[in-house]
Amino acid sequence: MIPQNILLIGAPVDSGKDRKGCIMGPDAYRTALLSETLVELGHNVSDLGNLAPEETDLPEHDHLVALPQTVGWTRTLQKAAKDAAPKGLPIFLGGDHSLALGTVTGIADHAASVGRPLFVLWLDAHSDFHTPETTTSGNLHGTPTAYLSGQKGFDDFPPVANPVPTENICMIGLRSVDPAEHAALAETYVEIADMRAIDEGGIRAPLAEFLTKVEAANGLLHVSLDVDFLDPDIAPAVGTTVPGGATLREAHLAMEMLHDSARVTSLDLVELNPFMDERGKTASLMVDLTASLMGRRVFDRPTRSFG
Ligand code: 6HN
Ligand code: MN
Ligand code: MN
Ligand code: MN
Repeated sequence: MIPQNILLIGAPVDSGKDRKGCIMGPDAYRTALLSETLVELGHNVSDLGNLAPEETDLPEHDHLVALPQTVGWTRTLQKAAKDAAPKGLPIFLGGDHSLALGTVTGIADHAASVGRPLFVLWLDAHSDFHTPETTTSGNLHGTPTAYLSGQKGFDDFPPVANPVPTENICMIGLRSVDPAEHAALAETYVEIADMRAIDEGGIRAPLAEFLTKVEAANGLLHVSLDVDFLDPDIAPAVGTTVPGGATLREAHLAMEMLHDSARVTSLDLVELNPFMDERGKTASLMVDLTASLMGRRVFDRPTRSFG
């Protein structure tokens, strides 16, 4: 295992939806020993503490929830991501998924500055491909993939200097896509493995195919892991649960494959709502998945076979 310089960046973003609680996410990861776990694996870990959103003079919007605060967070996180990327592997401790409006666009600026293409793996029950114009809930955590890929309708947000081409985006785990998102995605090259695809063929094939593409392009890879990618039985601490999510082993296999690819250069851990957790089990599971992504394994492959 190659030791990495890991930067833990607390992003207690709670403005991306009505339900409160993701503000406690970063401290739940600390309580679940994320830093200690990564150190034990042999990495160098710096916890940079928690960020706060920039002030904006935008007025509140009548449909969009907490627009000024989310725009402020986007500005803060774009800068933080761009600054952190040259120093190591940033892990953004969310916070709700609206934080990816800032993290991914900041990482995209970094990728452009080093002349490498950026790829994005979106592990989620949802596609988060709404724009401020199409969202029916008004919850901006449902919009980051549209923003980061340069879709129109985000006039109150910072302009996206380096949109991620939709063919560089892969979404795995989808099982709740709104009609407007469905129509908009049909006009793109986003690669999608929904839960039915995983039921039929497993999680390995679509992920392996995507990783081959990242490798061939010598790309940087940002992974955005939404708690609701996981089945709510194993990960109840999230406001937007959808039944029928990834199993424990599907999720670990995905993380182990990501580790073996040695391509991951940044990570979001999002949507953990510790207020809804059961004795910390979701926070601990997210730490275990991060450990798998960062090299924890039982044996080096291939194992000796018996008989
Ligand atoms: N997430 N499509 C729904 C909405 O309100 O727009 C759900 C969004 C969920 C957001 O997964 O981060
Ligand atoms: Mn999401
Ligand atoms: Mn989701
Ligand atoms: Mn919606």
